[in-house]
Amino acid sequence: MACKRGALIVLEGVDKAGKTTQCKKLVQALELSGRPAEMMRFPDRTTTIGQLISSYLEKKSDLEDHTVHLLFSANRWELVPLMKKKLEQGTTLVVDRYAFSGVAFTSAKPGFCLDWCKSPDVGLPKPDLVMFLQLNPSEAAQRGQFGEERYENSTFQDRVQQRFEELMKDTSVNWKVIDAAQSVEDVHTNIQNHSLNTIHKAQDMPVGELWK
Ligand code: FDM
Ligand code: MG
Repeated sequence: MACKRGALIVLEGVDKAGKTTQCKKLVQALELSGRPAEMMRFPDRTTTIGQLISSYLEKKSDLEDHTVHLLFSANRWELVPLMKKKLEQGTTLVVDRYAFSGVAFTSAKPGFCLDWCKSPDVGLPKPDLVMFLQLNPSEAAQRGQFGEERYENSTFQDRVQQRFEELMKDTSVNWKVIDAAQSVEDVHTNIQNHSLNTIHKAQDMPVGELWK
């Protein structure tokens, strides 16, 4: 390898856990310490597929449940060439949601099993680290009301949380559970420590394939 590759770092968690805030702070901190880093988020609402997803989430359109699941997955796959390029160039990617949200949200719907939900994402670039921002529902509720988008209600979010717990039993994925009830700064320090450790370890290893 001409240069050391970047790490693929994912933040997951239920609504209001602080994923977006923490992704931004992590990218900033890495950049400040001279480590190239960029943030990505899924769904990426800027692509053609992303616009279909966005309109579905905003309840401006309805899509059949399997169909929308596959669109979320396609939205990841369409960005894989770019992700691989960035990683090879030595840029660490900090990603706000990934295939784990995909599986947790769809499998929280009636009639969907974990295995079916995972299959379209099998073989995606495997994150070197997945941090799950853990926040119990009552603490999440104190952080304010849900918005108007699809899935933003506590019954559904409870089911999503259960599905994440199922996914976290998979030891082939490098999960770290982060207590998101701490202060923003304490959560950040925690996340930064795990990330630096991961960036160091990942640089000499090829990017893996998820769920393979
Ligand atoms: N979501 C997100 C899914 O249902 N499947 C996916 O694959 C992904 C990445 O979309 F409710 C859901 C999770 C959340 C919504 O919200 C996206 P944000 O606020 O843009 O992260
Ligand atoms: Mg949201």
